[in-house]
Amino acid sequence: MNPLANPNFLSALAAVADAHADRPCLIQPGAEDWSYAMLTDASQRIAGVLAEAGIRPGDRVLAQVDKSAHAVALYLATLRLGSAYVPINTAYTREEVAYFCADSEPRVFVCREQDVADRAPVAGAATLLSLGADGGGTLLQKAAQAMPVETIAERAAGDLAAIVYTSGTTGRSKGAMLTHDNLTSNARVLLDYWGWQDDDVLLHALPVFHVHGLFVALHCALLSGTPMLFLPQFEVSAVMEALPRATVMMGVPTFYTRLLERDDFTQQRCAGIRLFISGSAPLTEQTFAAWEARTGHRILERYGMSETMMNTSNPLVGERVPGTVGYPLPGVQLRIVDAEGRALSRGEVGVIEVRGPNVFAGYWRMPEKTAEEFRNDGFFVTGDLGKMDEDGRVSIVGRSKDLVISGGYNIYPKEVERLIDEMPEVLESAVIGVPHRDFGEGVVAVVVPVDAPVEEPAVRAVLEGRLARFKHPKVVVNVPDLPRNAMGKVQKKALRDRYVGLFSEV
Ligand code: MLC
Ligand code: AMP
Repeated sequence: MNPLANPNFLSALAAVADAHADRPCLIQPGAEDWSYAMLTDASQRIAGVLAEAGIRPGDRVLAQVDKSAHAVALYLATLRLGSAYVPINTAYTREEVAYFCADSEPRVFVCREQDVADRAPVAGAATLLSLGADGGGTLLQKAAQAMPVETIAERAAGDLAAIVYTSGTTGRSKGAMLTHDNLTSNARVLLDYWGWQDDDVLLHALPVFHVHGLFVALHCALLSGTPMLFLPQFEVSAVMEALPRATVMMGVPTFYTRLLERDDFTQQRCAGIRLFISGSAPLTEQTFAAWEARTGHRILERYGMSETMMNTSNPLVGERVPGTVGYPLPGVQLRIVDAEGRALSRGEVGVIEVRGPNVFAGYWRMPEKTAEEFRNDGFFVTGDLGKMDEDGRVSIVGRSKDLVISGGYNIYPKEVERLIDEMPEVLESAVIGVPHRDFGEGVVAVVVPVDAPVEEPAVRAVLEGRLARFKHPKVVVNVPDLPRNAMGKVQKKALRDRYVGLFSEV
């Protein structure tokens, strides 16, 4: 059978891996490099373990694991069996994980080795396996004995390939259902749009539990059979060291600002780079300009989200304009509408809506929420505010959703406010994001105390173990009352304006 006849995205990846079997795939400074053949072999063995655990097409595999070559193999093994990969942030606490387990009902849950005892009570009916960053854990013990699975499950283009959780405005996370066609179409478009070359080497320092690191970055390399410099996380010295061997780097804006802070970060260090790509959060015009001044490179900014993967991109050839996210990618339709869904003219600010093969199939087990966020003609309402200029170039100017993006991670204020409001010494709270030099936006809790001021350690203590630490407020401010509009709604914009300079000293 022609492997490409199977719409399972892994068919396309496997064909490339076979054609590049002896090529390096995951170059891991300080650890063993993996060839494409090694990745295939590891993923076939892990698929054997998952199959023994009873995984069938459509079943979910929940993964809360450190970044490693085996974590990539686990993702590919899940696709091989036609099951859906459900990656979650390693920072999530047991309480948060309990929700993802209950909601996604995985047949297998793979957690970090050190988390087994803590996660067991929330694993439900799932088989709990573990994976250590250094290769330890029950998954690989079993894989050493398992019968490798060489076949790739037949899937339809519209079948589920992954569920990516994205926080909801009500505080309840929604699982965005991504199909094989979503993954395939977006990866193919990006390879072409960014001119991926056979001698490219991607510097991969992003986490592999969000679409940026897991899909955008990984797929570009895997679908072209090119190597990645695969770093366990963004650590500025390690990135500096790897840069001279790379040709492409993808990152959130914090990667770029942290590199700029290093005096020894020079143009020579990126002499081999052909493309720097930024996304997941706004890249400021200052960072764009400082980067160009230091390196001679104009960063290519693109715009995406978990529900749609990549929507727009600045061009590879042609003007990359700071403060804009470029043009809709081929096949992606994008329009700017008013609150009633009426199309706006060029230059007018409204909500961004998108339609195309990249747009997800809906929210997992939330048909009402899905219906609310899709128009009748199939356009998805992103919740981002933007405008399109005369030649079709898109700029993002804000968000209609109450969301903070800090270092590329999303934080929904409601989730934090709900826990702070439970404190007996708090009357009410409002959580906002204000400009932060390192993270783009920093989380601030504005609190109305019942009596004595509420101190930051008390707030942290309440959130500890319940909410991932990156969501914790970096600062707690006490106020006698919250500004409200005539309808009684808290005016977050007024608060953001009031505290705009709070982190200017940070
Ligand atoms: C870590 N911390 C953060 C944070 N990351 N706080 C706020 N925002 C963040 N993003 C906190 C930790 O809780 C901890 O606090 C302290 O900082 C140190 O933790 P760390 O793990 O050592 O942090 P660091 O390594 O410095 O991480 C920063 C970072 C990382 C920017 C490298 O956050 C990162 O890799 N971000 C990338 C996110 C990403 O991939 N987003 C893509 C989403 S997909 P404490 O209190 O414990 O000391 C998407 C779609 C699209 O948006 O378009 O791509
Ligand atoms: P997530 O839900 O984690 O996938 O985050 C997606 C959100 O990140 C989008 O809805 C945007 O608000 C934001 N985003 C992604 N890329 C950009 C960008 N280049 N500029 C501004 N915001 C961005």
